[in-house]
Amino acid sequence: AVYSQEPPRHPCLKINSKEPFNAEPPRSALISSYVTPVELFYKRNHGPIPIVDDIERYRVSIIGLIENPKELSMADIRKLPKYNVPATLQCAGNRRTAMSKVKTVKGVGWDVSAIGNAVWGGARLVDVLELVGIPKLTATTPSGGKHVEFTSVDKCKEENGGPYKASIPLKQATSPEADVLLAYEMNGEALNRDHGYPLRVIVPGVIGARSVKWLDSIDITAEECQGFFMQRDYKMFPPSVNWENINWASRRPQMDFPVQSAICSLEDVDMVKDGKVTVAGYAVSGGGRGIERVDLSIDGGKTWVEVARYQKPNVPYVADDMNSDKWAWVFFKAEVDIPQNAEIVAKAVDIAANVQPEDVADIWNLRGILNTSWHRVRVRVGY
Ligand code: MTE
Ligand code: MO
Repeated sequence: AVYSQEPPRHPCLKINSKEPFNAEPPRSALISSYVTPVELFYKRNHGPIPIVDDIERYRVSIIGLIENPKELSMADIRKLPKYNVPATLQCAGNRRTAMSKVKTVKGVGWDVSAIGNAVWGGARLVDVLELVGIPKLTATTPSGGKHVEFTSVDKCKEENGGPYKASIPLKQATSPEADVLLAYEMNGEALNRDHGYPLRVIVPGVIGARSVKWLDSIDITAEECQGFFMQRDYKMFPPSVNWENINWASRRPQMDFPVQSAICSLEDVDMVKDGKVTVAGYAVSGGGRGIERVDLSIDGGKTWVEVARYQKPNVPYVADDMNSDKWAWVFFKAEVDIPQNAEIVAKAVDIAANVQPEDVADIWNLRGILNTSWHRVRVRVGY
């Protein structure tokens, strides 16, 4: 059977689907470490985990609208300067379970932990593309509206047994500031099979779906990728769209993720002995927009206080000259005192002053993506 050679996984992961394997850590484990340990990092797959066993013969082919197509070995990729980029990866389906309570949605259910923060090590895509004669983006480079398509070696039923694929605009792929990586390390260790061994794409600030694992080829194309996960999935629709009136072509593939936060020190509903409660969690925004503020309410959103937040000042594996907080989440933490049963709410604001929407019903969509509504947990005092 195709699923007979899956890698071992940590027993604490909550399995949302076994085949393909989709799992997330418990809330408390997610915030136990600023850099998410590999074994606790959520795993999101659309097929069996492929096995790339002959690393000597492994090649990434670069094809398409270029003069000289090339095949790169891992040795070729390792010869390029190595970058370590701390970046939070988040699945567009994070917090889907809560959205499905408004009205049924299609997709794997997730609590608040389809997200993780890792230090990704590898070659920059800009440097790889230079090897095939594509220059880095400058003020005068014509971008020409082209795209860079990434194809995997895995097989998924949505592609009728074909590989997973996605694309990003050439402009982003050739921009040194975008920090797009071909990563072969995660938290200083070789990438493991679940997360894309031997090589995966990391597109910081963008929904996880574009960070293609188990990379097979890079195609320079005139058009955006026409694959299932670009054109028939991971698009944001308004609440009025249903499976009868959906027009996939009317929307663009989702790229940047919106501002998000979640309380992870409490389950919903949680019981506490007395009114002293630790409220801790994460906040992050897409597109390299940092977090400006996290607001906390203990009365269901009537009144708010700003809560202390932090980013570990010395993330391991990061060179001093790197902007360590651009793509990575912040943690927040507060000790609150609640007199009786309460609804505790968190909402974050990013540096562009984007705020999380109040009500999940207002952003309900049939695929259940991008649930970034205020995160609420109910607490019962005195049991
Ligand atoms: N790449 C391949 N080849 N196959 C996949 O199923 N899933 C995508 C993306 N890249 C996927 C993939 C999705 S939807 C997400 S959210 C991330 O990988 C998850 O990455 P992770 O499993 O390393 O957390
Ligand atoms: Mo995802």
